[in-house]
Amino acid sequence: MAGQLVLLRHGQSTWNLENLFTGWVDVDLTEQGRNEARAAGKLLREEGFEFQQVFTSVLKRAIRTMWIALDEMDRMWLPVERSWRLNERHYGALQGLNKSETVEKYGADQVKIWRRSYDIPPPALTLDDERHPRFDLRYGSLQPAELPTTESLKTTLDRVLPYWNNRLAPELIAGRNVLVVAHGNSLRALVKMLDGMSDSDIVEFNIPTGVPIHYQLDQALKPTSRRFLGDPEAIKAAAEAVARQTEKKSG
Ligand code: DG2
Repeated sequence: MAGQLVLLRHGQSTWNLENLFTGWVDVDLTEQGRNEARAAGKLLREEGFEFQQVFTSVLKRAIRTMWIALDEMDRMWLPVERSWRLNERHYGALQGLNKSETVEKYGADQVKIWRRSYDIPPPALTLDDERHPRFDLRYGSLQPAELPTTESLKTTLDRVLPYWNNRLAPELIAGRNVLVVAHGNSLRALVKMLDGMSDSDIVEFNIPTGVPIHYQLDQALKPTSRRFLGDPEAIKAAAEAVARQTEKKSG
């Protein structure tokens, strides 16, 4: 049988709290985000999960969530691999802008297209923009063509998929249990691929912070079940709150 797969979006970040488009900007967790990471680790421990391999991005909100969750599980010794391929989708020139102010400026329909359409990316960063990943040391070993200046969910999946095929799938096929701690959209890309979700169904699929998603997979890595761990009502409310982040500010 294939190994168990658990996907975990990092806990609330400071920019999630401020409702700013984040993408590849390396912001940390809030106190609530740390608590969410602890709660996720506690759930995984209480449910008896034992992982053999952990994967995460090169962004600290995911790395710290992983640290806290593994600490809570008393499994800090587990092997961990970090990859830029699990980074959040690059949000282009929207990075740093407030989500509801962007709606006020461009309208809800346009922002929903940028945020949730499958293949339409937000406006790109220019080459000289200081937010361009070429100025960031951690991407120094990447080819210029690999460095995104914006990404749609589709192009995010294009760079997540080789990592899935080369690093995650072999672990799972060998029967090892895998924990992936990543981001709202890099995980939505994986969910779309795993569940064979249509381009339109993925638009309405939102992942709350700090909630583990457990997949059981057959030997061909087709899901036989998917469930969110924790209180279903609270999880539904949290996913709806993610969708509402682009509502206009009241008052
Ligand atoms: C959020 C997702 O990424 O935002 O980049 O703003 O998961 O790293 O907090 P995360 C961002 P939405 O696509 O849900 O607006």
